[in-house]
Amino acid sequence: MSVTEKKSYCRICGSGCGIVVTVDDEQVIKVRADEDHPVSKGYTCPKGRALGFDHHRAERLEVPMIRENGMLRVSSWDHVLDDLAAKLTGIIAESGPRGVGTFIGGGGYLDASGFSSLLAFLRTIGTPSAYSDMTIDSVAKALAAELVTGITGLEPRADLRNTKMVIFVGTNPMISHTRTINMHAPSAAMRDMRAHGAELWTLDPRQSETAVRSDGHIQARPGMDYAVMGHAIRELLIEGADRDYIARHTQDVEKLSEAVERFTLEYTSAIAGVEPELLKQFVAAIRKAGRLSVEAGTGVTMQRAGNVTQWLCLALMAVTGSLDREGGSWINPGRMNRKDRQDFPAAPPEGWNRPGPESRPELRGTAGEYPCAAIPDEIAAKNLRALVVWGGNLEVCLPETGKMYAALQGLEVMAVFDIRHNRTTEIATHVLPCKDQLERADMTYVTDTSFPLLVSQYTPAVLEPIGQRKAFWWIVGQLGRRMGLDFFPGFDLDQGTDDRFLEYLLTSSETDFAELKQKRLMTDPPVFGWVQKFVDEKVGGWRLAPAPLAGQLRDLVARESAEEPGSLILIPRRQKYHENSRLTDLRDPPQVFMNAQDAAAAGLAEGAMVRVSSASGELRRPLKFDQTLRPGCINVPHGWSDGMNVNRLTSTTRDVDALTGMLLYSGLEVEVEAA
Ligand SMILES: Nc1nc2c(c(=O)[nH]1)N[C@H]1C(S)=C(S)[C@@H](COP(=O)(O)OP(=O)(O)OC[C@H]3O[C@@H](n4cnc5c(=O)[nH]c(N)nc54)[C@H](O)[C@@H]3O)O[C@H]1N2
Ligand SMILES: Nc1nc2c(c(=O)[nH]1)N[C@H]1C(S)=C(S)[C@@H](COP(=O)(O)OP(=O)(O)OC[C@H]3O[C@@H](n4cnc5c(=O)[nH]c(N)nc54)[C@H](O)[C@@H]3O)O[C@H]1N2
Ligand code: SF4
Ligand SMILES: [Mo]
Repeated sequence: MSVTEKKSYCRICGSGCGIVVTVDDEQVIKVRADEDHPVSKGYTCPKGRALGFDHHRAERLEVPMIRENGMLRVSSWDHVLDDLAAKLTGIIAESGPRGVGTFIGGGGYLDASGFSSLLAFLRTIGTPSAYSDMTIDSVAKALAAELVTGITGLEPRADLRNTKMVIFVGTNPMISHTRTINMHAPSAAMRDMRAHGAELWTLDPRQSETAVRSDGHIQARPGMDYAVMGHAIRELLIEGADRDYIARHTQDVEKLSEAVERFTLEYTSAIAGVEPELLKQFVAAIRKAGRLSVEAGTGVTMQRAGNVTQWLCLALMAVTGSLDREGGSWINPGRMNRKDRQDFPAAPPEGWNRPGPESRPELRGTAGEYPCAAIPDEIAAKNLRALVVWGGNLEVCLPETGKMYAALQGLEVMAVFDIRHNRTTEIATHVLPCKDQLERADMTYVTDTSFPLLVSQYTPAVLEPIGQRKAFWWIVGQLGRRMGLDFFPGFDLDQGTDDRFLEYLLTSSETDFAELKQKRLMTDPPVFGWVQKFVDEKVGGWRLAPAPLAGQLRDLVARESAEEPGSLILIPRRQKYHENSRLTDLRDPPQVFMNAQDAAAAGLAEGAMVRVSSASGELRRPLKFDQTLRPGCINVPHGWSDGMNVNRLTSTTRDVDALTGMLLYSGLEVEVEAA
């Protein structure tokens, strides 16, 4: 027995909570919170504590695999990489770089060598066929920021220490911890904010765990947040906005005023389904706070009005003088690649012109990516012949499972980097087993921008890799060598180690790798004003009424109605014990959540097996009553595979957003009946 305790940080989500891993040789006995961690201060959620279970699970990938004669079989790294390199090279020669596409999901994004090796691969190959979680999760944020601030994907986050008000819109940090701000120990964070006088409000059709800890909860109809925000802006422009700030730092306030003019108290109350008195209290709270932060999550970005709502969230912060200012919100420039010290151009008022993929001319690209909605059409058109997947579970996360899963099987090459078998690796042509997070040295290379302060964090590996698992840098580097391409110029692949690769990534960073390695965690206080300066100098002030978004608002207005919709509305929700499709065998079983009143109307009993159907498909799960849901809304949490997969209900063509190609994952009309 050689039981030891080793410190690391969790990379299941971007919060990076400090953990202590108790190991007996290579067996994980326990994972607990690190009391001494300066940022997470002794907090983890149950997913972090399940890392040992995840590491030892039976479906883990240990050896490379290749599909030959229709069968996936175990092979050697040399054979798998030789074959993959030859096929990718052949496809590029025949179809050009676009024939080879990439997808990056949570498993690649949260690994410094995963994310950086993807960037190197894309840069070197020069393919436009780049896909990621962004266009199934939050692309509205990237677009709205581009149009309002000139910087794509900029995400303001609450100045937690000084804020007077935070409005959570379609986000439940009590469970999710991160999408908007990283809230470590979220209940303590909310308590602290209230203790220093901040008022917290939540807009959510569900009485979420965050809503019950807030001072105010607006349980509007799903998808109607834009009207509530529009109403608040309208009232503030009448009284309470920071007029001096607006004059000095913004443009188009008249156009904004015109756009929100229709959202009077009576009208907003009727179309959003909210009591007028509550809307009055909301506006009064904003006036009293003066400065505030709006934290919008996937409940916003997955809905039809996602872009418009994101815009109005930014506009509310702008007219209260809260953007990039103390007491309002700040924008983390990253600690390793300080964006505030770089020079880059501002996007033009109509946004960057990024054409979408050829098979879907109606769609646009955003932030250098094509929308996931286009994947099946791109495969059918033979524009996309190979897809290399950096830690994503495509079967579960992508829309319209039936059509998507069949399309993926039509690829000539689907190479998947992962740590476990699932229905995605099952249809892969090349399976590339990666080191999991306990087996690799790592650092917060891109994930540092979601921290509530400037943070760089490093961890050594805790365990030896199981089987033949390898680091991303090694696999991608070896692949490049076989393709005659150098993905990491100046890096000695033969002498490479995880640490040397991390050091290589920091070559031109202000963060010194040796110092980071020794200290493990380095922090600096938030910086304010750098985006304001950029916007003042390069944009001419925050753009309060971007024309493409004002156009989308007009389209939404044409659909407005005070009538309740005839069918049930599916809205998303994260569950406590699993992260997307990871750890799904723990304590949250796959169920359909429905208000008892709706269930009674449909003649359904709790526990009954129900069929949920949409225009795209159907699934079956047991029914669970949930009185936190606004009547008329149901939850079918995502992350579950096969017959339980909620993406059997979503669509790659219906209600796809014209500006971003985002799918409708919230606000889908569904029917529920006994199965
Ligand atoms: N209908 C509907 N669909 C949704 C959503 C929804 O709310 N509703 N949510 C969407 C959102 S927000 C997102 S972000 C996507 C998430 O979709 P994914 O990014 O696919 O998310 P995960 O399930 O976390 O899967 C990541 C994959 O990475 C693997 N992995 C884990 N750790 C590692 C590692 O260290 N290395 C490697 N190489 N692989 C690893 C896991 O085994 C898993 O197969 O799904 C989207 N899909
Ligand atoms: N435990 C756990 N944590 C996770 C994940 C996980 O799967 N499990 N996934 C991670 C990922 S990939 C992401 S992107 C983040 C997401 O983090 P969040 O965006 O915070 O996601 P949710 O916790 O689902 O909260 C979304 C909320 O939006 C509400 N909502 C739905 N539709 C609407 C609407 O039309 N209007 C409004 N106002 N609200 C609406 C839902 O009721 C729900 O409470 O979480 C991350 N953290
Ligand atoms: S909140 Fe949970 S999943 Fe996220 S880093 Fe912390 S322990 Fe890991
Ligand atoms: Mo996500």
